[in-house]
Amino acid sequence: MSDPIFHALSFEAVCELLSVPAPTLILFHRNPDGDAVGSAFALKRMLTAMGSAARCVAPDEVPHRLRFLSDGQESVLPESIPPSFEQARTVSVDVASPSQLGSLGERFSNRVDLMIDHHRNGTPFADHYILPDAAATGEILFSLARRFRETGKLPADLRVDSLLYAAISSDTGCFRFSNATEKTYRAAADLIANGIDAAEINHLLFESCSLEQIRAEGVAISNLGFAAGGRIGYVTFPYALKVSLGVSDEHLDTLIDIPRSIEGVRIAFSVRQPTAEGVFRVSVRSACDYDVSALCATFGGGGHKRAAGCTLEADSMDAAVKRLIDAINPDEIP
Ligand SMILES: [Mn+2]
Repeated sequence: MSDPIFHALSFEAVCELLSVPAPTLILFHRNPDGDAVGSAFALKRMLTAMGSAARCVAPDEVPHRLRFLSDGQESVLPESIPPSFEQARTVSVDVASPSQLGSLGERFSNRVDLMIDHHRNGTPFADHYILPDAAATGEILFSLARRFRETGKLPADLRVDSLLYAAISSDTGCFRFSNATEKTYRAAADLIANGIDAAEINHLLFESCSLEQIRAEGVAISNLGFAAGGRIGYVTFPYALKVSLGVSDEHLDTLIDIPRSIEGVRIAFSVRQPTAEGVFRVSVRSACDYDVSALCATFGGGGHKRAAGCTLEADSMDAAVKRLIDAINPDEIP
C-alpha cells in the first residue's frame, strides 16, 4: 500500500473549508503549551460563532496554569467527548507529527481533515496549512480570524482576540524570542487595538506560578550541569525528586529557562524523568544558530531551530545526559 498523499492547502482553501458549518473536533498536542491551548480554544470560539459545534481534545489535560484559556471546558481528554457529539470534521492545531498526539494518535491521526501548524520539521499526517515563519499557530489563526471578519463571517470577539494574543505571546516568550517578527508584532498590535488586556494575559502567562514550581526550580538550580566549557548548560529532574517534592510534570515546564538564562550558555537543555521507567523527556533551546531541532530529530523528536524536544531511553539520568552531550559537536556551536 502506498503512503497517502497529503496536500499543502492555500489560505483561501483553508478559509473555505472552515467556513462550512460542521461539528468539529479540534486536536492539540500532548504536554500542551499556551500556543496549543490558546489556538485550540480561539478556533473553537471562531467556529462556534460561524455556526459549527466544536470541541477541543488532547491527550493530556490543560495544565493548571493555562486553565484560564480553556473557557470552562472541564476536560479535553477524549473520554470527555459527549456521546452525542459526532464530529464531521477534525482539525489539528500546533501538532507537527502524529507522535505529538500521544494516546490520541492511533484513534485520530488518520482522521484529520486539516492540520494548521507552524513547525518546520514535522511529519504531516493530513492536508495541511503550515507556515514555518509564523511565530505561533496563534499567528496563523489571527490571519484567518481577520479574513473571516473582513468578509462578514465572524463578528468581533474580544475573547477570541485574547486567546490569540495568549497563544502568540506564549510561543514568543512574551515577544522576546527571535521567532517574533514584524508580522508577529503587528498581529499583537491589532489585538491590543481591539481592546484586549495584554498586561493581564502576560501576567498570568509569565509572572504567576505555583509554589511547587518555585520549589522545583530551587532544586534544579542547585543541580545545574555544564559541558563544552560552559557553552552547554542543563538541568535534570529525576523521578525520585518529583516524588519527594510532590510536584507534577506541569511544574517542570519552565526548568529549561534556568540554564538558558546563564551567561555564556549557547545550548541549554532540561532532562526530566516523568515516570520510574528509563524514559526521559528532553527540552533543548539554542541561544545561537545551532539548530536544536536537527539535534532532537536524531532522537526521533523535533521542533524549531531554537526550541525543540525529544524523548529518549537510557539506563539512568546520567546516561541520558551523556547521550545528549555526545550528540553535540562542540566545534559546531557558533
Ligand atoms: Mn506553537
